[in-house]
Amino acid sequence: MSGPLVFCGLPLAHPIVNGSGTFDAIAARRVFGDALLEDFPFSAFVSKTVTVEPRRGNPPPRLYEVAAGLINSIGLPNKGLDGYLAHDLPELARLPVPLIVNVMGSTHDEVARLVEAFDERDEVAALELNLSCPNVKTGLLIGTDAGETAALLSHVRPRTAKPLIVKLTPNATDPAAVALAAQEAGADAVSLINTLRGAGADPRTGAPFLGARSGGVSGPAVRAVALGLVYEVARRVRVPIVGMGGVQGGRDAADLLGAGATLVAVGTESFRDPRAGTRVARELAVLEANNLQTAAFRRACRRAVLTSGRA
Ligand code: RRO
Repeated sequence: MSGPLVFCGLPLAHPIVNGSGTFDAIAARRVFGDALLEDFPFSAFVSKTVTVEPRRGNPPPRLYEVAAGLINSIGLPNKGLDGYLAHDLPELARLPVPLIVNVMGSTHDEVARLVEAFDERDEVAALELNLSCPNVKTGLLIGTDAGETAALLSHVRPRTAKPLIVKLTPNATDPAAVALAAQEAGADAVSLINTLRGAGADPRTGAPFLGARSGGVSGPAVRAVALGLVYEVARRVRVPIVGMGGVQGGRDAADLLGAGATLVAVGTESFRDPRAGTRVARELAVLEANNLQTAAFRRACRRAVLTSGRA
């Protein structure tokens, strides 16, 4: 890499972060102890979505495995704003990397309340606005429409100087238009993709398997969709992009960076391997070092040809 990586003013050790809701840092710390802090898998931590009121989440079953992927219907269970501030924030503030808090509301005022509350907290480096959850009734209404997204951003942008990242859905007719609207209304970055709407059939009955009938598809099954949308969004916006969708290794991360992302998030792969972030970052660094070597070798060859031509 050519110099320190800075994302929305945050210096980061490498370009690999986690996708919101795919890595529970508090539970991981209980399992791995302080070793987790010494070798944290991500260069910034994106927390699970917080809502104003506590939520129990969707009825089980909440997960369904598909070929090369996973369907989740978690339904954003969380302790609510007060519970998060009292219990989760102090724990997450101890992580050795910047904390990005993901928030979601069903009205402009709910999102504004969350943004204002986190604006006051020095532990929070940036906010991610979740406009893209497929698993709650209001989760997608704003994020599928460019005008609605712009209106929400205009309402909340004046309430914080912290970086605002808008998480985009692939379940929209024109996600790039939503990205552009978010940028024009003051978003500092966009992240994509959240999960794709899908369902799984119960093998015994043929009925929808998940408790909420449908869910969000993630994992390698959606990688090409993610890459395609990152290419498309990168052509439309100037703000940095956090690319995600089916990243399993350094090559997948390199592809998203090549498509125009500044950071890459690892999501479903962390369920299989909690240290996937570290591995992907390492594999990416090796690929980048090889590319630099190849470029230097090519330059040296060109110089040799030119010099021999002159002789
Ligand atoms: O909690 C969820 O069900 C969930 C959320 Br908030 C989201 O943004 N994306 C997703 O696939 N699941």
